[in-house]
Amino acid sequence: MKRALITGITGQDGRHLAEQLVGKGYQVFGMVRGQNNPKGQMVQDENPALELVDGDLQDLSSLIAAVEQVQPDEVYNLGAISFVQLSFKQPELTGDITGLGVLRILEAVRIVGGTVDNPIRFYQASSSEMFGKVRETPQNERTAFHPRSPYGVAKVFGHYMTMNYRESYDLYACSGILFNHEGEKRGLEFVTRKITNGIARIKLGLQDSISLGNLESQRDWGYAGDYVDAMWRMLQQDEPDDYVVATGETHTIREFLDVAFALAGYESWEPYVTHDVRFDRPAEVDLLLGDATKAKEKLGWTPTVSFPELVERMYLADLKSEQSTMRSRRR
Ligand code: GDR
Repeated sequence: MKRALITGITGQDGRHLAEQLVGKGYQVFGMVRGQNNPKGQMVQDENPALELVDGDLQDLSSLIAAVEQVQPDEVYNLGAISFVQLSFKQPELTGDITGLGVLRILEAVRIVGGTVDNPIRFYQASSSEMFGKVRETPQNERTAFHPRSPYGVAKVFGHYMTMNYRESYDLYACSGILFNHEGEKRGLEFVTRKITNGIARIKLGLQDSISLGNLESQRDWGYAGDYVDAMWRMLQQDEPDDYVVATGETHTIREFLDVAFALAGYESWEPYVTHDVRFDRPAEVDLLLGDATKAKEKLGWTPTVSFPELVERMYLADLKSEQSTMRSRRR
């Protein structure tokens, strides 16, 4: 039975990945921070086969202890301060967890190491935010980075550190440069989920409008379940490498609103969307569009959920969950 350790287990990707790995017969360990972390209980209830271990990306000795305890075949580093907007408010914390955290977990993997026949394989969650003010379109593995937020800068550090450990210590270490990926488990602070949840609540009379920031930015949005499959595939190759994971389609926030409101039966979204400067960012990433040719050719990976299907499954899941919350409140 293979053993996997996942940091960021309470986030969208951690939850999807744990579910898929358990389905493949792995013994899966999720790292959680702090005593009585309520989110730890939530993921444990969702996935009873999952085992939780203590550890903190800000604390190297806790990471060494976690890796030593689990003795994993594979480590997936998905833990980070991942909300770009928050990274402008807490740049130092973001640098510490999203950036230096990668170095710490790499150190733990290097020190514990696994066996000669079976060294630990490492996955780093790199991000399309590293491309920032894009140098070319579409973006691929050779496109130069120009991050536009403390989050993006920290991810670039983690990305290069992963390459450096691969080259210096012959570690089987891969980075997946994942473009935006969404779904029913997406946090409510991210724009897609904020919109689908907002529409469901408008539909049920629970709120009047949705306040948003910049509607002009363009994103290459895929389905999170597809993207965690790409992570796993990266760790099953003969040689470690870096891969872009994307759909190859880009849409503005306006287009997302068009599709989502139309699905819910509204002719126009304009009466329901207001602008709030608090959601504008000091520096914006205007356009992301990924070229995942390498992942397709080498990993045999392709996205399976189209843009309209993604919007639909998110909206329907939000509608269902808001309806069931309403029903349980009435009882
Ligand atoms: P992003 O995702 O920053 O691309 O990073 P997010 O959904 O937060 O923003 C996407 C775009 O929407 C614009 N926007 C708003 N965003 C939010 N969150 N809230 C709003 O009200 C709003 N209004 C407009 C943003 O300005 C931006 O242009 C995500 C994260 O998951 C990262 O961790 C990950 O690395 C990248 O995707 C790939």
